[in-house]
Amino acid sequence: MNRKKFVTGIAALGFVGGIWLLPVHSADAAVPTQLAEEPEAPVDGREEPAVPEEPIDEPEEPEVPEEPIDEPEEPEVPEEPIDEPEEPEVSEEPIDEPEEPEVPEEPIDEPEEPEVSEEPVDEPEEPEVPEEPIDEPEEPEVPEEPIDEPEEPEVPEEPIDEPEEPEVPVKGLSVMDFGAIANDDNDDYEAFAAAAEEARSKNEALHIPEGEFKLGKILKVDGIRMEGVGKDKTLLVSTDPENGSIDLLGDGVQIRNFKHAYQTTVPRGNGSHDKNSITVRSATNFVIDNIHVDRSSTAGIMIAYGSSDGTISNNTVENTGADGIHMTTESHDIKVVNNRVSNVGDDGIAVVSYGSSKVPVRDILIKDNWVGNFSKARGISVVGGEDVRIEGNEISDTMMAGVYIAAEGSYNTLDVHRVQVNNNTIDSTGIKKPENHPNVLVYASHGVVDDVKFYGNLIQNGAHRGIGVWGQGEIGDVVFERNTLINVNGSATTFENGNIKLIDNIGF
Ligand SMILES: [Ca+2]
Repeated sequence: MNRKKFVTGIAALGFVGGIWLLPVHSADAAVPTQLAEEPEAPVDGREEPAVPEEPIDEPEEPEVPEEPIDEPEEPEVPEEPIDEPEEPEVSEEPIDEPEEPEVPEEPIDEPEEPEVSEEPVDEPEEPEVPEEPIDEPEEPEVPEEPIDEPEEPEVPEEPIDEPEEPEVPVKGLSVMDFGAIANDDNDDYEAFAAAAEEARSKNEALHIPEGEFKLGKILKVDGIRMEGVGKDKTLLVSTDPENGSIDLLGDGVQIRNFKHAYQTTVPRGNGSHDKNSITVRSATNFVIDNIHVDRSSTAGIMIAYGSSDGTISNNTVENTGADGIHMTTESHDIKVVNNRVSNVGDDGIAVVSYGSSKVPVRDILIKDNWVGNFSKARGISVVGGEDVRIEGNEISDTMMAGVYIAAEGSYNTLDVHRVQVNNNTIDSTGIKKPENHPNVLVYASHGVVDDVKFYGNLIQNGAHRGIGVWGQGEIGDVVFERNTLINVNGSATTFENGNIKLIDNIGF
């Protein structure tokens, strides 16, 4: 199975992408059977782990020279060998020594971080507190500090959830007026399609009452608001496992308050968007709110083809064949808030940018989501992307890393810049062997991963280790500040690459 997935994954890269086939970024496919102790290679490799063991110790250094020389492609081969060899060394050695030397370099990076670290940076000033007791007049400063801290919550962006407001009663059309019949087990596609078209032409909303409706084809929802009466009341069932996506198009398209499920599913295969549950295709100002996605052959909610300015909120996504919520192909300015994603076939929530894109997926907020329940791969991942903030999420029980930030050579992904991971709880992830992912992993097997900051997270109970930063790609600044790490299995931290900066963490 690994070989099959690997082959289709490669085949889907770039050239096949233009035909509704999306590059299959399958993390689970990486599930090599061969066991390597704590091989990191599996990170993005699928069958690769097998190759590695020969070149065990030597590979690493030779690669160093190669990196500057090569560009993305070759690095992949060497990567594998690297991973396994690294662990034998328990990487922990490098951890202690290399880290400090790097510390001095931190000052160099400061200029770049002003964004994220600004707030935290100010806190170090607290040491001044002790002085206060001495000086009387200075006391007033004390109150000021508390004032600054509240800023940390950086949650001011809560307004993000506001998109729900539009729930103002909307007049509109009903699918029932176009021939749809609930609970009769007969197909309602034609009625839905006609109703959607009419709603679009009249610029009205489209309502779906309580009950179960069958859809035999891909339903295109273009520029309208389509809504049911509740995700536990209105059910749309796609009967063709190969063609059942609800496609969102146009400007201002919204879907709300219903459940979408497939009657049956088929193997994930090439990852066709036609068998996603919901696919956003170049839409703008879109909303996916209070939808229950249950059972799909590929992704649950796929955001692609430059879709922008969207909100994905209050949804439940489960039992999918691929990622739960996936953002790719140059999509940007998207908020993924307060969703529950569980038992999905790959990553829970993923930002993925392939080399075939001109620009990366960017300006993404992933906030207050619950992700886990034995999802097959990573909890929340950024594999090529810029300006991504992962905040206030609860991630647990994922087969691979709970939070994964990477540039992967095997999938030729773009670089990663400016990712903030703030105030999340990451618990009991990295379950799968032999990958043995840490709870949190920053990885570059090619390209660049730079300006990543973890602030205020609770990282605990990793199945095999706590935090890892490695890979032979270029890893720049990675800051860990005020995080609490409670690690009981394997290495607490494994820092083998990058300019690691540690500030006021607990358990590191
Ligand atoms: Ca019907």
